[in-house]
Amino acid sequence: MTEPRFRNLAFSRRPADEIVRRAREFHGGMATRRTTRHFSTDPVPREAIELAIRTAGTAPSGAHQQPWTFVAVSDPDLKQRIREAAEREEYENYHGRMPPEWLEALAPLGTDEHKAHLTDAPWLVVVFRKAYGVNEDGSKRPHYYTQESVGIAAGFFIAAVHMMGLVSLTHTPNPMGFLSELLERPPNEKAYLVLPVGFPAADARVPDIERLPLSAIAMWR
Ligand code: IYR
Repeated sequence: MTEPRFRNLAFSRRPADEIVRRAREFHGGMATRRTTRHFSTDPVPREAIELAIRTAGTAPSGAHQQPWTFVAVSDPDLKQRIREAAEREEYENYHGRMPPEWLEALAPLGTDEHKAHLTDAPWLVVVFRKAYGVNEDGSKRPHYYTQESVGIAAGFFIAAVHMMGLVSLTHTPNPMGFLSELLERPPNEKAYLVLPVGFPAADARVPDIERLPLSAIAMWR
């Protein structure tokens, strides 16, 4: 067994009023986050995407296995091929694979099989989940809580993108096997989410929906 190794936590304790002030500020920033399907084609510096990925990489993960790969796509031809394949899958989703209740649940969001954001956004960040690890000799090694770990990392990414002043869209063109092929990922990596990132279009719209209040999502005992 490997012995645990520790080092001191770098932490500066803040007074309670400062904690609440910072919490209010961060919430105020995050409360304006919206998912939009309408992206501008304006470019975004690669460094912004690098920093969002580095932020995602700070997420906690099962056994610290960091079971994620972020593929950042800016090449127009590749984005076009991803869009075509995603739209093929989504056509099937919206025309038979999704049961009526699902289509009804999506109706207020106005989604459909047309995915212009996949070519409009300057960046597509495709998140892959490493379902298992691969040893030097090619044998497999189990990974733990990969769904939770990658979900948390994706959340960090989305928060980072918002707080830097850009928008993202959580897109799930299931089944996503085509992404492994187009992006040449190995069999242990499963596509998890596609995140177009960029500026919103000048006339970007969002569904007219509200978030649940604290009283509906929190309980105190
Ligand atoms: N994957 C499809 C359908 C879809 C499903 C849910 I749940 C959404 O919240 C939104 C869309 C798509 O990306 O359009």
